[in-house]
Amino acid sequence: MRLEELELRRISLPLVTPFRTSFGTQVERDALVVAARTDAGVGWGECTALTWPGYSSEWIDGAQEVIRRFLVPLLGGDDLTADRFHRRVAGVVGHPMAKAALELALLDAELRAGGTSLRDRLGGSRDRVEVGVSVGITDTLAELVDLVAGYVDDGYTRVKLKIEPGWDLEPVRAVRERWPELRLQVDANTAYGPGDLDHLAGLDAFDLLLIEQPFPEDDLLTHRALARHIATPVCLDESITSLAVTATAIELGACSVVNIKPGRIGGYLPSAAIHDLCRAAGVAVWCGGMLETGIGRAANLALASLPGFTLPGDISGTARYYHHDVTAPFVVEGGTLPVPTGPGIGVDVDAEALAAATTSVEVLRP
Ligand code: SMG
Ligand code: MG
Repeated sequence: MRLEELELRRISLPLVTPFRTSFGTQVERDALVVAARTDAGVGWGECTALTWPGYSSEWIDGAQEVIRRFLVPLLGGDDLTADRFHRRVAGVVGHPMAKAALELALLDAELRAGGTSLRDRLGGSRDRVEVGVSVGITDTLAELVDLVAGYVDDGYTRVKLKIEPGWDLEPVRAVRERWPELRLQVDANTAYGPGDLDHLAGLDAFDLLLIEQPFPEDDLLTHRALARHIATPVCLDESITSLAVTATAIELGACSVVNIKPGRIGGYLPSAAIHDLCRAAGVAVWCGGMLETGIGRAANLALASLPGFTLPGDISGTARYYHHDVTAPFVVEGGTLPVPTGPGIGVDVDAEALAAATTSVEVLRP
């Protein structure tokens, strides 16, 4: 396959509900949508970086610059494939979200040309997957309970609450008291430290599925200390940046659950490899989310259909995120979403919606 042009399109989609985490608040998604125009046809991808480096070290303007200056120049020639892409860009250290966006666009182009779905390419088999919803920090407990009530009415059976120091035991208690049976988990996005083990043990009272990434990305030992200290399973998100780190975390006992996010890992093919490693080790995985548009969520659904994804993903229905997405909406039924099975990512991009949301377009050639 030959990459002829790469279109980098920035779009702005207002969020239906502002999303507050321990590292900041988002009211809109400033997304980077990538179209790879190849001799085999067009493929679509999306960069999951946020507008500021608060989740991880990447941010969207930086990712676009890395794509422009360092990645696209490596993609010339007739023999490009999604597999070879990873070898071509191996000399660029880090920047997994920039790389994952291009990998997805190349995968989509090559799979569409071959008539194969991303689901089948990755080794998935399910037609529907269980999904959950991630609920941000609110000003009051009453607001939180109202927000969760709306999602429960929408059919979600798994809810994740964002926590931070000062917003943890009480919000979890309020939601647990109202919904004793709801599958509930929490995500701290690195907001705690080694002095918080006893405090976090207070979460054991609420029968949580897991606690996600309470400590900084590089602090596997404190995650291990917590895993030994509490009954609630410890899950890593930000820490899981590669296959090697995943193996280290499992070997150390730093987690018993892994959140797989293709953007954070550098693509869907390396994500499938982490899935295989975790499955062989008996470690449950689930698919994380980065407020993706329908492009990224279609691909995440394909990934989440692999057999080791035994916990519901942060892949909610379109109505939880956007009034007008750039693909046809995904609608949650019975707490599940359908896995696209058409060629490539299996969804079409709505050119009109894309144009309406566009804030800039840049076209690059290798
Ligand atoms: O896409 O539904 C979604 C958001 C899921 O909570 C979510 N993602 O740390 O897991 C996480 C956060 C990171 C993104 S916050 C903007
Ligand atoms: Mg997380």
